[in-house]
Amino acid sequence: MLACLGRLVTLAGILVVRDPSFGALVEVRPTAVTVLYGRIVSGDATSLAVEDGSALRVSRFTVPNSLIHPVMFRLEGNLPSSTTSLSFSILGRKVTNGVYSQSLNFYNWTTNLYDPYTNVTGLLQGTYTSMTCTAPGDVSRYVRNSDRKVMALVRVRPVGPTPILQWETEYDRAYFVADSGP
Ligand SMILES: [Ca+2]
Repeated sequence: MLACLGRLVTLAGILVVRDPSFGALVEVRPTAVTVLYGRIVSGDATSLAVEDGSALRVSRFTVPNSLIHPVMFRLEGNLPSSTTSLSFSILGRKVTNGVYSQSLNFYNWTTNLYDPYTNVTGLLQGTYTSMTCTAPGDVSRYVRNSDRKVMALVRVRPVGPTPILQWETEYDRAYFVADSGP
């Protein structure tokens, strides 16, 4: 039996209630990767579409001082509609030995900065582990008006001395999560 009354849907005995003020959640794949510091060893934005072992691998680059992360890249996507929530998740790991700190940030189109208020930081593991950055407050700041573009910045730096000069990290999947609209 399929009955639909407004936002209340009964399908094969499963009740789905949608609050009209929130759309269903959708996953948006990155369409572009831009490396700001570092070098792509293998893979590209399409490697991030699904968790399948096909990965984007990035090597560190020489940077002018220790405040700059030797691996820094941004991922871009375009949302299908306006949204009241926004998060970004990436499944990554360190490839080489050492201790590495990874940070995620959303780009704020109002301030034209990668917003420190969206920052999340943690240590990269040797096995694939997911890290999620959630946009706070009014998320429209993180969505470009003209084309609903969103951008997330991924930064990695070593914690203390690293045993390998050309250290690498890699990423199997990345995605934005937003509302599908009212
Ligand atoms: Ca993949």
